Amino acid sequence: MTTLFISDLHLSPSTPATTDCFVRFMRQEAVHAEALYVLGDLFEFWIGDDDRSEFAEQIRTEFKTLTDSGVACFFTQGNRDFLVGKRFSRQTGVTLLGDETVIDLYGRKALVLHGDTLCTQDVKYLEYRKKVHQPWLQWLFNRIPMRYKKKIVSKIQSDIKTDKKTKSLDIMDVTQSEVEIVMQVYNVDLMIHGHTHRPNVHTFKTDQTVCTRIVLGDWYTQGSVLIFDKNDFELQQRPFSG
Ligand code: LP5
Ligand code: MN
Repeated sequence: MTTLFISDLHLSPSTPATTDCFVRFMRQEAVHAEALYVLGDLFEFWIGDDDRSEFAEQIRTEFKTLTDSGVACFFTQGNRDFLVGKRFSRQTGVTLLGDETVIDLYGRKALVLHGDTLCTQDVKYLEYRKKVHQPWLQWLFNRIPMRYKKKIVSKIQSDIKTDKKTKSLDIMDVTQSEVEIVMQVYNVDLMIHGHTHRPNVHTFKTDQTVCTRIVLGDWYTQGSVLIFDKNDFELQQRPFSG
């Protein structure tokens, strides 16, 4: 049996090739797995669980079909879908995880997270994150009619568009010292995350322990999947052309 990890699909009605690849992945591959972990940024932006668009419905249905078939499915919020909530979970059968979760991977402890919180040099982003994660603000936002929420989000998106372009690539990568601290706090030697769109397997030593940090890839030009079984793991790509 296998456990699959994906993140950073950025699903949106305007990128149908990604959606097609995702649908194929769910129906032909994930369905044969033991578990699927989605580590954030599944959506380009999730405006709230009250999204009744055909697109939102299509994605919910894919997850519901998967969990109904017996595949355990877990979701960690990303910086673009931090408003995925309990209703989404109820409707799809997907279990929502906290920001940082230790899981048992065939006898090995692994810390799974989106990865944005590891980028401690990106101070402006972390300040913004703190604001939009305030429970009272989310409570309020979730009660605003959909058409106004859309306006607010596009206004903020256009306001901050140039901000990211001014940041160095270094600032937007994880801070190694933070990675080591977090892994020590959770007492793990394996970490899996997305967010940076820099798929790779990093190994490093802390004290006498060899640690592994696996970074998942985005789905901009191909699918990207981490496959784990009891013996090994592999980061693989899936072509869009299917
Ligand atoms: O995802 P990616 O890689 O493109 O960029 C991220 C960070 N950007 C974001 C922004 C979101 O994608 C879009 C935000 C829409 C806003 C919706 C808010 C709705 C309100 C909900 C209230 C409950 O996550 C980017 C990182 C990058 O990752 C690192 O790889 O750098 O961060 C930014 O660009 C953020 C800016 O640096 C700071 C922006 C300050 C904006 C202040 C707005 C305050 C809003 C207050 C709430 C109403
Ligand atoms: Mn992200």
